[in-house]
Amino acid sequence: MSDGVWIDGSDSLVENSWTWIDTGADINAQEFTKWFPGEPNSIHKEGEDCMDLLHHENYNWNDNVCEYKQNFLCEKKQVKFVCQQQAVTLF
Ligand SMILES: [Ca+2]
Ligand SMILES: [Ca+2]
Repeated sequence: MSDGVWIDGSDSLVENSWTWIDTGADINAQEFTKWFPGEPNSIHKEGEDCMDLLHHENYNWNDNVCEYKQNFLCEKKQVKFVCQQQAVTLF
């Protein structure tokens, strides 16, 4: 197992057209991207169509071979807690 961590990006539908799988949003059209310099490079002959975080490169983005076994990161919706305050009478 590699030290990378899979996240939600992929260009498996159209090469070099990176989208978030969850929303279909165009990743490279966003203001924020975090590709490691030189990535995505599709350096492996079998192609690199899935996005991982490079642990050894400050968790910057990399394209990698989708079939590699790695840990993965899941997104969880934020839950908002509302606390009610109660008056406390001491005497
Ligand atoms: Ca690719
Ligand atoms: Ca790569």
